[in-house]
Amino acid sequence: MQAAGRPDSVSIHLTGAQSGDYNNSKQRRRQSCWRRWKQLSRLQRSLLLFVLVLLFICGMASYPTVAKHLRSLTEGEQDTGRSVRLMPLNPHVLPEPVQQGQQPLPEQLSQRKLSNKRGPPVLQSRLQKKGNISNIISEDKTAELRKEGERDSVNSWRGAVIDTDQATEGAKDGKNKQDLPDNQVKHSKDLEPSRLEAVQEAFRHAWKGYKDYAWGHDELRPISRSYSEWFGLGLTLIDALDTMWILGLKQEFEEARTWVATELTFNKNVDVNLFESTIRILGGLLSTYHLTGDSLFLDKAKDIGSRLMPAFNTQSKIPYSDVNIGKGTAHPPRWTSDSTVAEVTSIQLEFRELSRLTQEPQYQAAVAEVMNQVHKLDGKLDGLVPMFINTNSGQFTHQGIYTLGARADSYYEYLLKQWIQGGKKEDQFLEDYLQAIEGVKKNLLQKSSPKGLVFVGEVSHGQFSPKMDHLVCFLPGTLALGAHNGLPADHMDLAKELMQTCYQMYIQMETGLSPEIVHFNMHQGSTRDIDVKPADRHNLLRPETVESLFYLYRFTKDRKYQDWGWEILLNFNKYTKVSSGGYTSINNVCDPDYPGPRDKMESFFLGETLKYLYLLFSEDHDFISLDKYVFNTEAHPLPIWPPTE
Ligand code: DMJ
Repeated sequence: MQAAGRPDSVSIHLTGAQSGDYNNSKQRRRQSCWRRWKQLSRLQRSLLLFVLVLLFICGMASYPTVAKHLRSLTEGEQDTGRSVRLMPLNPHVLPEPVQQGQQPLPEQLSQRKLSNKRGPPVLQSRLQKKGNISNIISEDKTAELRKEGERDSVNSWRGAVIDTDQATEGAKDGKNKQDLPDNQVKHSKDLEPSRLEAVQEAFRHAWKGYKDYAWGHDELRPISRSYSEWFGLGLTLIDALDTMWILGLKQEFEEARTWVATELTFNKNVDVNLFESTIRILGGLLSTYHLTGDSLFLDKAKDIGSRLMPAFNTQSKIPYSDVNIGKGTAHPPRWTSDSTVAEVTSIQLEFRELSRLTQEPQYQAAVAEVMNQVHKLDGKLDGLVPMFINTNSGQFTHQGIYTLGARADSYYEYLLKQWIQGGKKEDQFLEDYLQAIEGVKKNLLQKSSPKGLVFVGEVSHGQFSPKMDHLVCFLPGTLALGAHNGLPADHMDLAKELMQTCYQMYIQMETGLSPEIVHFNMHQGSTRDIDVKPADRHNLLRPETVESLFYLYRFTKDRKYQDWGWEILLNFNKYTKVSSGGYTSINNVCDPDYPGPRDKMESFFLGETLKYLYLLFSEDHDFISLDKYVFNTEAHPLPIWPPTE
């Protein structure tokens, strides 16, 4: 019965609640709450109030408009740091949606950039928390603007944008151009500064740093906003002269010319490295003379050329590595009487040209003697040379290591280029070059696993090593240049394969920038093709890959090479650009979170890297035509000699 009676009583109770009982119970509850509140100690009450306030703030912050306001307040505070930020320290995790055809805001672009980071999500969120190295290295928002719609346009030389997509895209998917929202059309047309302009902008940024903190000195140290001296000859300024002329940066060029005219003197008691000062200073002055016709640069070239000549006063005629250009004395490095093979065989283009211009044969004679001797030497492996040569005996030393990387690289480059410079008449250069390329194929070429990337390794005392320097990435360009000049077509095939490998050396890294040295995996079952040792993770802003991209694009017209170069430029902007001016080499291409600035902008970044990028994006292939000019190993174009000479 109890069970039967319960429903009744409930029913009665509920009826009561619907009238006044419910209100009474509410009132009772309020009273009991108040009683309980009064019973709490002061500390307990304060704690409870604090929790309630906290909950209220969290609730408000999750409401988008308020959140936006709060974030802008915090970012505003962080943005006031010493002229060194462009990215908020606590960037938003997600970008706000952009309406179709609406221009993204700069803050949205920086958010997208973060979410585009390579690497697993955990790395990305770590990066977002730490804000990357934004206190030191700036973000390039305009570059990002370009990236947003880069496929919408084709760039002609010196910056004119030819709009391609608008006419064709609509037709492709059956839509008429008018079907697109009006603002979308504007987006791709108006927001796209060209890739050429992006290179000019990068140059100007690098130059600003050099001008502000290192003017007239050898190299900019962009982080410490100072400079370093190597020879004390304004190395970056001279290396960059012809780049400024090529990029059309008239004002910058004029300022630099004034410095050369009024400040540059080679009458200095300094030791300089023969190779480095030949390719950067002599080469830079000669090419600037050719491009501008300004005799100032020829006079300076003659001055430095003649001051370098004492280097050849050796027992063997193989030059010493160092010369004192003020005293007229030369010597090998303190610890050895050896010179580096690449160094003594990669000064020929410049000294030969100096003889042609001055009609003084001693320059050409001195460098030709070196080539003749190296041609005859024993100790080569199928045309491949060792890395050292003795200035007393004239023989190769430390034999047994064969590489196309450091200390041997430009020997091969200059064999081909001397042949081209001289009008393809000096057969010995061609024979040595062809033999060496066969030697590369036979001894150094292998494929990686799992992707089968073709790479150039090294041989050390009969053992193959799958090590490849970034320096070797000059080779695709040189092979392509040879094929363009009538050498076997399979050189071009190999050039394309190696170009792909060099590109992979960039995109497989977390920063999208290549390390100095990689090791390829060759055993089956490898999960990745490329390994990088901790000591090899740095990037010095080197040019070799973009140099080769330039040659490959000129000869194949395949736009993918331009796109690869564009990616590389964007990554230089992302990880190496310093907001107060300049670019810095970095310590670790595998850590986008902290690439570790090395505080140095090498002169070849302006002399070579940016120049080759500019020429890569240029559609005017008659400008610095590869049938009229040959680039020295520091990217200074020198004329191919006319047939009569
Ligand atoms: C430059 O000085 C020259 O390109 C040289 O041939 C190799 N090293 C640097 C650039 O990496």
